[in-house]
Amino acid sequence: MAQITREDLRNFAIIAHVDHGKTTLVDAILRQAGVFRANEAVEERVMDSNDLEKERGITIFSKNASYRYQGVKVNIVDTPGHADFGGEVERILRMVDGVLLLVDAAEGPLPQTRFVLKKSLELDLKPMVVINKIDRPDARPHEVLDQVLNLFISLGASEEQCDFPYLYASSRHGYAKKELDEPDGDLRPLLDMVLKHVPAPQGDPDAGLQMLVTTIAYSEYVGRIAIGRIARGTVRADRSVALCRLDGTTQVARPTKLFSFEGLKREDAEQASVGDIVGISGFPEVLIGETMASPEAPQALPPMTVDEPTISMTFGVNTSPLAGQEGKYVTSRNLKDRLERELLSNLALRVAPTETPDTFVVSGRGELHLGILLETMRREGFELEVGKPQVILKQEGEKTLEPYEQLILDLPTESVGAVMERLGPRRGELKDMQPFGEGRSRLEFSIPSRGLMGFRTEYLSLTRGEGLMHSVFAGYGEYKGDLAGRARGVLFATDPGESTTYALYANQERGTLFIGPQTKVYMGMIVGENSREGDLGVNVTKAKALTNVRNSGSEEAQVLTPPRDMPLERCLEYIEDDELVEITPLNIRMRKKVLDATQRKRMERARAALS
Ligand SMILES: Nc1nc2c(ncn2[C@@H]2O[C@H](COP(=O)(O)OP(=O)(O)OP(=O)(O)O)[C@@H](O)[C@H]2O)c(=O)[nH]1
Ligand SMILES: [Mg+2]
Repeated sequence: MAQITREDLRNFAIIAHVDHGKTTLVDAILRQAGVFRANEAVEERVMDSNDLEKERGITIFSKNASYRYQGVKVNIVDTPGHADFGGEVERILRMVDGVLLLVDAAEGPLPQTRFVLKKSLELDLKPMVVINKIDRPDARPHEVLDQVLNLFISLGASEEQCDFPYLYASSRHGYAKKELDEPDGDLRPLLDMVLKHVPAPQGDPDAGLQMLVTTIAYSEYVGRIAIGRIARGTVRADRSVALCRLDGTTQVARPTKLFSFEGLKREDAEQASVGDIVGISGFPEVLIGETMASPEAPQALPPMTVDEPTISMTFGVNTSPLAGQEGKYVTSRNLKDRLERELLSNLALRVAPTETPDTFVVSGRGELHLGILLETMRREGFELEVGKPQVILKQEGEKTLEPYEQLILDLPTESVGAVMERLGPRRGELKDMQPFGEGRSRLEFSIPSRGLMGFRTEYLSLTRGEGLMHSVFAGYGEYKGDLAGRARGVLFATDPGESTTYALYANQERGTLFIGPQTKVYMGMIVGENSREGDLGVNVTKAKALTNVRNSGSEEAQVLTPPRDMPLERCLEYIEDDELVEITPLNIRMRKKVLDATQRKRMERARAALS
């Protein structure tokens, strides 16, 4: 047996805070490394291939591609930057030998920069740094480079790790350079840095196979494809492989296909060895964290652990009066099967049963993490109803702990007072405050995750849309007791039917409407926000009385204020404990849990009497 070093191969991942330009950089690298034909039309951010990724302009899933440079094959993994998908980054770091940390030259390091750097340092990876977007007029690259160094130091990086190689770059314009005063060229300095600083994979190609399954892809033709990096040994398309399962059993089968990654495509391969990133199909039940091994002496690698979920929500079968009209999958069986399937690849997700078979508690890393799952399910044809997101508390001896976030606000200095005032009752604690560019400030808070819920909407209106806000889970801390709920009540429908302009017009000065005319409503459905405290029933389906028709010519036109747009995540933030969000392929509605107002009152009174 002999260790070899694969000088012909490199594997690295690009990591950063959300929007710092990772996917744009991958585009530029692939283009300049000649992955696309000269005349090939390539869409922007080609790696964001999932529909939801395209719509939202963010990366949700890690993906790999490869290019060739100076005779070396380089596998490159693009990762998501949003904190809710941190679990996705944590596990793919096990697949690479190096990471490239991208930092926006104007924004500087932000919470997720810290998170992904910390995870990389823990795995002993030696990061390369790219100060990106230096073309921005507000770029301050030198200062940001200093801040990055401070971040390394504060995370306890070794001397060697702190001596990181770095470049200044613009991924949008496709260049990188060592010194700012050099002319803008291309990305060759970056491609060279990768070859020089990402260690070539090492291992014994003759030892028994070991490959940790890090990602699962799916193809209509071959089913589940287990993707991972070969730690040792060699895999051949025509030889059996043993799958060491998480439950301790072993399953031996011949792969139906062996894939390697070339550019953006999967290609058939005959064999692959130490350091190669490959896909193996033929194991329909394979799970992330399992090991592909040699059938002669199967040995599992330690499975991956990712941080625990911090937030949970009930997912239930749709019980609204309009249930079953818009979706294909509406039963508890459908829901249970779908959630079980999701667990196979969504590592940071947990699902638990409740007393009723129609409802499950689903836990994840944040509202966006669960929101994306809900959005995916509704597109597949599911109908369901979900409850208000709850943080997951922990018990430590006598003490109750709750999750906290590190919150960074970047906002016009004139809004600082108003914003601080709102964060007080939400139990936000100011940690740091710095002037940040012209007329702006950067504030850092520690705040219970609960206190942050629903804050985004308020914050955007307080800063007239000029505020940026970033948060990341920072750990568990002291439970801060009850927090004030929503300041205003809702307008709920008292009568079922279809909303009319006439009835909406009559009610619109009572608050802010969430629906327009010709919308199906039911009793107890939330149709707007009351301008005062407490809920108010409104009839939004009333038609104009016929006697008025005669004078209609003289009547002024009834012009409705456009309804407030309430997309899914906003609804999740908005609802209170006694309310639900109803999700169907065609509609997102909010409702009271108990639809009948009289019954609701009676239950409230009973509850009050009890306590
Ligand atoms: N000015 C400037 N803008 C850039 C540059 N690179 C990326 N952007 C812009 O920044 C935004 C985010 O770019 P992405 O490449 O999607 O960022 P990302 O890091 O992949 O984002 P996530 O995957 O969601 O974390 C887009 O609007 C890009 O056009 C750059 O070098 N200069
Ligand atoms: Mg991206």
